[in-house]
Amino acid sequence: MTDLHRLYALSHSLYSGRARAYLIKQRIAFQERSTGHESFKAEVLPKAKLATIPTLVTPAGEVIRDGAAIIEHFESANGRPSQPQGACQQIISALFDVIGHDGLLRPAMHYRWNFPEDNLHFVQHHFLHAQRETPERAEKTEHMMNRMRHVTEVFGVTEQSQPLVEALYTEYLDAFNAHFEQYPYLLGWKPCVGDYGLLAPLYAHLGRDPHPASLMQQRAPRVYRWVERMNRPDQDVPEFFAPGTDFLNNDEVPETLMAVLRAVAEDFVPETRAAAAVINDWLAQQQPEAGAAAVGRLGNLLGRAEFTVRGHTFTALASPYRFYLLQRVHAIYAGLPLDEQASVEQMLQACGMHEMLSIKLDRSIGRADNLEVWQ
Ligand SMILES: N[C@@H](CCC(=O)N[C@@H](CS)C(=O)NCC(=O)O)C(=O)O
Repeated sequence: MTDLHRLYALSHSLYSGRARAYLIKQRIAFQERSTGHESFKAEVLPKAKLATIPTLVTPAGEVIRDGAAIIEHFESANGRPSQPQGACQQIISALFDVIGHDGLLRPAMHYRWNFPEDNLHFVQHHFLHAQRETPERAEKTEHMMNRMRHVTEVFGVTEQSQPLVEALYTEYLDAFNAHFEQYPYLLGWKPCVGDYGLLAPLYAHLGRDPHPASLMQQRAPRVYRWVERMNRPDQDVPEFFAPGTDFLNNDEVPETLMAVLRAVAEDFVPETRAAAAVINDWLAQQQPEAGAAAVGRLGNLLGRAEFTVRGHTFTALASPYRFYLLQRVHAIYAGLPLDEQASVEQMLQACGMHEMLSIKLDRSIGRADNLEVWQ
């Protein structure tokens, strides 16, 4: 038995970056292990249920699969250090967690897989070293890489959509850069749950693979600094000469962050609306039993959502997990007094995200035994 947590993760994995940053910032001692480690299949997977990372093993041997569950495990035990007090800020934090998990997958995949002249050597190195040294290593690496290339299309990146994916991403990047010029984190002077969520796409792919990292360094140095900052235990704000220590006062959501949300809303809102319709149709037809796994990721598609942005129609995987995280936004809203609900509505209206309060699946999703399940 050890007093270290063990984080099964990979440095090039999108969702690993979110849980890793949380452990670093909250100063939780951990050792990171690759999924290629023998113990992952033999000891962890039977309890994790799905072979996804990040997966955490606590010193007591508890296995927690899923980045949101890992963060919730520590947040609930430690007085919620990453949750702001104010209603608007709580909603924004939870909303950025959804955006981080599902809202920037197209640029993340596009900038990793569609610039092989800059990225291939680096990416291949990481995929190879995630595999143990067996005779099938090279073949398995190729298989995994081809699978992810295919996923890029599943998320809606095609030759026709690439220019729009790039235009939308550079607009978010500019808006984020302007925000981080004012503050080091989304809601002021320390990270909220939404910062960790957002780091997922902006670290391993967009902030670390050679092509997009260079784009970020040159076009949005403040965003690049935030990515670095999120991976350090200290506050890391030397460029701010009079830093605060907490979330912003008076439940303030800065105008610079509203501008980011307006940029994100352009594809995030129509995609969420379309995905809900697809999954609700599926639910009506399939009527899954309560307790059945609500898994709609890569291998197991429930359907594809079609939605139009600036005249281009995207076709993209409809994932129930987006709604699992969105339920948290709804739960926060439902628990607010009427006057605070009104403030939240006004704020979301002003940044084009108002519909996120009403887009819902017809069945809710819970978690049991490390799996998201239909309730
Ligand atoms: N909701 C999960 C998603 C985890 C996830 O999909 N991780 C990817 C790596 S970044 C993975 O393990 N994919 C393997 C698969 O889906 O089979 C989380 O937030 O932890």
